[in-house]
This record gives sequence, structure tokens and C-alpha cells, in this order.
Amino acid sequence: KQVIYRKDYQPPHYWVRSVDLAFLVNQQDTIVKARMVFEQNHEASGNDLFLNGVDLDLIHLAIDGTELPEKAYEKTNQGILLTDLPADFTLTTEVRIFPASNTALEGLYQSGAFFLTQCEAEGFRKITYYPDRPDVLAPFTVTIIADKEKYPVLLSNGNQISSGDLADGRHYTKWLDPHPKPSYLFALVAGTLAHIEQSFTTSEGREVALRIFTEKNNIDACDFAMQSLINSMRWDEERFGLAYDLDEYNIVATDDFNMGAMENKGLNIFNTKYVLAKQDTATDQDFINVEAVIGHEYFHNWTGNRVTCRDWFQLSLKEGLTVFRDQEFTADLQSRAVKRIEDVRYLRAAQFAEDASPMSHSVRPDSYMEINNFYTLTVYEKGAEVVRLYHTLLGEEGFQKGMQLYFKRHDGSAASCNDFRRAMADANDVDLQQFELWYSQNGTPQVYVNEIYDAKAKTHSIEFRQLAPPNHQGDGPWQAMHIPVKLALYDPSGQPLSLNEQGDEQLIYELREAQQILVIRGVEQEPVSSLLQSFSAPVMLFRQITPQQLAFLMKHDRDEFNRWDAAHQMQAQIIMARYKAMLQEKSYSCPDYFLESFRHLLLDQHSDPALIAEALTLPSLKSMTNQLKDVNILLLHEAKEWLVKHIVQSLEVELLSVYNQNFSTEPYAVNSTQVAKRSLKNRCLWYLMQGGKKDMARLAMEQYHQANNYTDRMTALTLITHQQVPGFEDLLGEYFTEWQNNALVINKWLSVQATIPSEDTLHRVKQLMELPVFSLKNPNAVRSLIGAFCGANVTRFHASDGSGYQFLADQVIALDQLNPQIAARLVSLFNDFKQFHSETQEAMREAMQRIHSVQGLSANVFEIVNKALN
Ligand code: BAL
Ligand code: ZN
Repeated sequence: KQVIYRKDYQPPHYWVRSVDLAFLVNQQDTIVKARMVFEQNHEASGNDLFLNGVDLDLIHLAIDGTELPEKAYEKTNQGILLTDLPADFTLTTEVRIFPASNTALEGLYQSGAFFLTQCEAEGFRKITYYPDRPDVLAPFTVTIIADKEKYPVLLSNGNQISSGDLADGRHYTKWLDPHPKPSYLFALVAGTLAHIEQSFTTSEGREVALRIFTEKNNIDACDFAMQSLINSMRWDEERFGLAYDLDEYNIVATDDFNMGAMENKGLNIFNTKYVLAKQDTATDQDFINVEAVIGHEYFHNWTGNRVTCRDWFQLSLKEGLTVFRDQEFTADLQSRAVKRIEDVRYLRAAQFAEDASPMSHSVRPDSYMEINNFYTLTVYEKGAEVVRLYHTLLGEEGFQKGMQLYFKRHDGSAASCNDFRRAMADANDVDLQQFELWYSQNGTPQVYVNEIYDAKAKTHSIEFRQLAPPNHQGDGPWQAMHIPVKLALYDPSGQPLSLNEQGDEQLIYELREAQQILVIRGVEQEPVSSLLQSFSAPVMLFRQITPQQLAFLMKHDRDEFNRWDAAHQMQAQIIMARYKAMLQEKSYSCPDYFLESFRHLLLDQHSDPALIAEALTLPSLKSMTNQLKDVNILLLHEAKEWLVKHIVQSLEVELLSVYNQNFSTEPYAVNSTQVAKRSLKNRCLWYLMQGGKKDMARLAMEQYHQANNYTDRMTALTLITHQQVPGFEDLLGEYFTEWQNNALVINKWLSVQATIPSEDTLHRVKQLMELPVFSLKNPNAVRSLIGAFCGANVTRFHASDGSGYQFLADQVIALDQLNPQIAARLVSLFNDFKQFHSETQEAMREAMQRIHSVQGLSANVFEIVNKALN
């Protein structure tokens, strides 16, 4: 496979004016007939046309009714090239495909008792010959024919326009999607499925039938998803003025899915993980995730489907924007501060790491070998931060004006990131030229801060210096970015200072130069500054800050995010200090101020318990290491464990009392008050269990047995298992017996065991892989067992004998034969290897070299390993 470059984009030679598809679905094979009306694109010069097609048995191909002989076209394993074409013509094709043997879960494939499709990014070419590129949009008509008994449900995009019985026990349904769409949004489902149904009337008065389909045994777990869909539809009308545009909205849930979900027009296909949610089998986080992902896919209807992407380099145009929209949805419905903290925690740990890794790329990448490798944290999460920057700079009103202009200009067409930026600039009459660097420059921008208080002049100066990320790529030199820094200053009593003549106590200071100095006047006493409030830009901010100043901000900052961030920074400082002392074999003891401020946080009666729980959650190792080199990860882990032990030993009484205070006897509900209390209570239990005392183990056992909800039950089971409390194997056994037929619940059981911090865990994982509940063919099971072991069990994955790395290499090699997308996700767990000290690096490199040397490796895995090794 070759590298594809953004700069090589060429408009299509032909548009598709309409597509008619007919599917004859069978267990053994499926016949796909297509009739496509083509019209030359007069703005591109060319009368040839490439039709993508992979793994298709071509039966028939005709132009304007005349069958083409084989020598009339060029056919490779990637498609067909037609030349010397007329300006307008109709192409008819017939192909045979084999969905039952499709383990890559791309194109048409089988899941349990039904068939379904996944076409984004390039799956449609595994269904029929077609210009499978996102800038070719067409209305689709789809007829599905299948045995009625085996495949009673037959779905596609748009509205169902007819259905009926045929001879031989077969039946058909016919669908029309009037909205022109690219092929990646095509979907089809055929099989035996149960469903629930509700109706929703849009703000434009359209009556929409909403349905969720799953296999019958899961149908009682769909109600929350349905309510989430209704909430999403209402929210998009209220906040963005966007209403739904078809008469049906169907969602189908499957256990076999590479992604979380897919926004196919009118027919979303979901991983069951983001649909099914019931009190006895879903955690609070599961419920919140279901709501967020249902929202995300629904919001794509406008940002992605109505306006789509010109080419895959523009992926963030729809993904960054839609993640921003789903983040806002969750923030409006749940707690805004908690959502921001969680998103930033994730960004700093995972996206910053990606940005520092060999896979570092800009939000709008310049090249790829395999597009599936670019459904990344950078495109999604950093992309969402970039959209948030517009919102921060322009405000809600200005942002919405930009959105309206964007839809006015581009509705029904394919657009680029630049189109979005222009709409934001033009609607607000502002200059956003420099802003393009957010799309074109890779790496995390670094901002260094230096502050000087001049007591005589009563000024406080804050100097900002932007520095290029160390791994800056690209032809030209790195350029300073447009960075909004939201900030406030506090006097020693904690009162906010007025920052300008208008008396503003909060300011958005816009950095545009490599060096800028902000001078605040009339400052009577040396202030404490709160910078980058609410994480106003996705940058790394470096400043000298004392523990006293952090403690001050933890107490007084009016910005909830920065209050949390101060606690987080203090925790990271202590862990790093201990780590450095351990490296030098020196002693370091936990300072009293830390325990005091931690105690203060814990006993805070005024703040939202969810925010307290966040503040009590120590920084992840990943968020601490992505700027470091030569890391001894096991030692750093030990330093963190040491801090945890200190906290428990010093604050056991307080932890226990907060645990008890937040114990709820109310009937279970997923509302923010209860979710917040559970999260704080379970955070306390987590600390208490790390002390290893018997009576705390008893407490966890009690919680396990008495819980009226899955969050409490699962927290207890995890802690009991990880601490290997006597009897834990029995609990795991009982759990298995109870839930062995519920894949999602069993996947959690696999993850709990994969993350046991004990020497025999790898052996256990290998044994679990032998069970019928595990299959390498099932992405959720792979993520839950292998992914959890390699991604979340630090001590065992990084075991000094290299066994964790060899295990991962073995699994990647085996999986690559079945499902290259999932193999590529797994192999990415090696991507941070250059941060580690030489022995670890070498052992990881060796494992990657073994993968690299495998013959016939997929482009997916090859691209990642090759980048890492070169
Ligand atoms: N478009 C792929 C799945 C998602 O981001 O919604
Ligand atoms: Zn998306």
C-alpha cells in the first residue's frame, strides 16, 4: 500500500446523480446489483473513472445497457478503471460477496443472527464497485431481498417506501434516502432483531419514528438509550437550532463492532457497549457514555452527514466538531466542570502522548498509508479542543453565527477544515488566518510563563513565551499559534482583582506572538494568578508555582477546573519528587502541607462531591511521562503507590467517614446528585482498600453483597480482586455463573482480572483467552482482556522479563490475520516506547521488530510499527 498525500487531492471526474442498489441476502453469499447514473464533473478535466472495489466477485458490468468485455477496462485488486467515457452514462453492475467469512468487520458482515455493514472509511468498496470517496454524494435507493423467516428485519438508510412478500418465502423492503450522501454513510441490516419504538415531533413539526433494534435477549436494556436519543434531538434543536430531517431514525446494536458507533444516515449502528444500560449491569459511567455516544452519532446528522468531508484528511471537520457538540451536550445535561476535567484528563494522558509519539500528526494530517489509523485522539479530541477555541474566542453567539453560515454555505456538500474556519471568520468579521496553524502544525504547543510583581509600580507582568514542540514536523519552521489564555488574579485574601479599566475579573488574553507580556496595573499586593482557566487551549503550560500557591488556588480559585488542576499539579509534584529521590537512592518524605491540603479537599462540605472525587484521583502515569525521557516506569509506579499508601495511613479515619457520609439508601437513580456521591464514596473505598487492612476488605465485601446498583458492586469486586482478598476467586466464579450469557458484563469480568497487579496475571489472561466467552474475532473481548492487560496493568505489561511485550506482539500478529483495524489499535500500545529508559525501550523495540518482520502484514499494522521503528 502506498502513502496518500493531502496535497494530491483531485476533484472527481464524475458525479453520481443517483444510485439504485438491490441486495439478495443469503447465508452463503450475497448478490449486490447496482445501477448508477454518472455525470461528468465539468470542473475537472477527465473522462476516465476509477471505481473502488475490493474482494468482489464481478458477475456483470454494463454501460448504458451494453455489457463491457473484460478487455474494455483495467481491473486490479483495488478496483476498476473505465476510460473514454461519455459525459453522461448509466453503469450497471452485479457482484457476489461473502459476508459470513468477513472477520475484518468492514463492508457487509455477520454478527450473531444478523448481517450488517460498516462502511466508514473505505468499507463500501467491499460491497460493490463505486467511487468510494467522501466528496461524491448521491441519493440512494436500496432494495433488500431475503428469506422472511431468517431475516425478518431488513433496514437501510432513509425512509422505508415499500415492502412486501415474494415467492419462495422471501420478502423485501425498499428504502429511499433523499439526502445526497457519500458511500461511507451507507448502511444495511438484515436478520432477526427485536426492537423498541417511540415517536418524536421535531421543532419543524415532523413526526419521527425512533426505533432501537437489538438481539431479543437485550431488548430490556434499551430504554435509557431511547431517552438519550430524545434528549439529543431536543438539545440540538434548543442549542443549535438543528432539527432532524427524515421520518425514521433507526439504531441497531451489535456485539461485533470495531468502533463505538457509526452515524450512517437514518440508520446508526452501535456497539452494544453504547446502547445497552440497565441498573444491574451498567455503571454510572456506562450510562453517561451511552448518553454521550447516542448524542454524538445523532449530532453527526448535521455535522458529518448534511455537511460531510471533502477527503479523509478533513476528518476532524466532522469528528472534532461533533465531539465538541457531544461534550457540550453532556456538560449541559450533567456537570459542566466534571465533564471538562474528565475530558482534559483524557486529553493530557492520551492525546498529549500521541502528540509526542512517532504517530504524532496534525489535526488535519498531511499523509496516511491507512486512513483507519487516523481515527485518532488528535483528530477527535484535539480536534474538539480546536473547535472549542473558536467558541472561546467568539463566544456562544459568535460561534452559533459561524455555524449558521457554515450550514448556509455547505449544506448538502463536502467541505474542508478551511471552509469551517472561513465561515467562523466571515460570520464574525474577524481575522482567523493564524488560526490555521491549529490544523497544520503537529505536536502540543508549549507555553512558558514568567511573572514579575513590581511593588513600587503596582504592576503585575505576565510574560508568555511559545516554544515549538520538540517533535515539530513539516517543511517550514514552527510558527507561533493563536492561543486564548483565560485568566484571573487573586489578592492574598482570595478576592479576584480587576484586570482592566472595565473592571473585568476574568480576561481572555490572546497570544499571537512567540513572546508577549501582559501588564496588569493597580495591583496593591503580590497576587496569585490562575492561568489557562477551564483549560482554554490545548497547550502545555509551564510555570514556576510553589506548593503554597497551589494550595491557595485549590482553596480560592473561582474556576472549578483550575481548582482541580491545582490539586492535580500538587500531586504530580510530590510523585515526581519521590520518583527522583528513588532514582538517586535518596530519601523523600511526604510533606505535611500535602496531607493537610488533601485532608482539606476530602472534608470539603461545600463542593460538589463529584468534583472532590476528581480532585482525589491522582494523575495517571501517562499524563506525567509524556514530556519525559528515560523513564523508569516501574519506579514511577512505585512512587505513586507510595503516595497512595501515605494518604491512606494518614487519613484513614477521614476517608472512612466520607465513605459513610456518602452512602446512599435512596432507591437507585442515575442523576447527578447520586452519581456524584457514589463517585466520592467509591474513591474513598479505593484508598481504604489500598491500605490492605482486613476490616476494609470486609467493608468492600459488604458493599459487594448489599449494593443495589452495578457501580457499587463492580467497584467492590474490582478492589476485592485486585487486593486478592480471600474469597475473591469464589466471587469471580459466582459472577461468571450469573452473567456468562451477557457479553458486556462478562467483558468487565475479563478486564477486572486482566488488571490484577500480580505476577500470575499473564498466565490468568492466557487461560481466560481459552474460554468460549473470549474470541479474538470479537473486538470488545479483545479490548477488555488483551487491551486491559497491556494498556492498564502497568506492572505486568512492563514486567522486567519482557513477557508483557512478547505477549502483545503475539496477539498483534495473530489478530492481524483476522481484523487489521483492531490489531493496529493494539500495536499502538507500543507507541510511547521512546520515553522509557534504554532496557525497556530495547525490549519493546525487539517485540515490534518481530511484528515488523512478519510477511504479509496489513498496511494498518505496518504503518504504525514502521513509523515507530524508523
Ligand atoms: N464516524 C465514526 C464513528 C464516529 O466518530 O461517530
Ligand atoms: Zn464521530
